[in-house]
Amino acid sequence: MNFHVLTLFPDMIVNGLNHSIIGRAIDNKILQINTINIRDYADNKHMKVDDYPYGGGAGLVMQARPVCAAYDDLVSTLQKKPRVVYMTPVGYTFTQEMAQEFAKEEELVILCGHYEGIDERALERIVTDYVSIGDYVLTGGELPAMIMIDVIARLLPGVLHNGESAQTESFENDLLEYPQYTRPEVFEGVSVPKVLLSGHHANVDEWRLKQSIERTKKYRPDLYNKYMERRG
Ligand code: 6GU
Repeated sequence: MNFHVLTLFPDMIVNGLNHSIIGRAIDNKILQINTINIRDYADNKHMKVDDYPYGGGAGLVMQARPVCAAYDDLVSTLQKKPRVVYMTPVGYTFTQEMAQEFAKEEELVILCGHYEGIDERALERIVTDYVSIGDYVLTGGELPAMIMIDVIARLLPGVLHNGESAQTESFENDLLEYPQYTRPEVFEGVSVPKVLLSGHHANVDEWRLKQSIERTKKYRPDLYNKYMERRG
């Protein structure tokens, strides 16, 4: 899968995703992260791509022209019109389900705004999906883009290796993960729960499910209610 990120800060994206599991997947050519610097499409010698908002107000707005020029240049290299996701608090909240949909695309364009956002006319022309990562304020769309890429990438075949695939079900069954332990058996006087050392798989499963349900009830009553409804 190819991610094409339109941004003013390409280094942030490249450096942020070039590690651990996603870095390995890039090395293995399972996915590719292509960044396009919107500033390269500025048409003035100061390479300025933003200006004051019409109607007044704080901050600067990214201009439509360089954003559209960067997009047009990218699309001219692709076979068909791609989905274009704009990272914005004014969007549908990103979910695991959305990630599964995006993971079906061969090419995915992600547009990152900065400052007070992007001229609406550019968005109307190129954006197919408006996606927020949650109810808080960020300075730009780069971190959200990285989060979205990470979530989508780990769904692609071959990205997770055997030992890493276990967590896949979290959120798919509306329950949060159970607690994990590794060696030593006693750390600062605190023992690993006995059941995990018993070798009795049915009891281990039962304990883990109970832990998952308790944690979901405590931290995510919304998910807990969904889980209880589904179980009937
Ligand atoms: Cl996706 N982008 C920006 N810039 N701010 C956000 C966001 C996205 N989601 C929450 N806040």
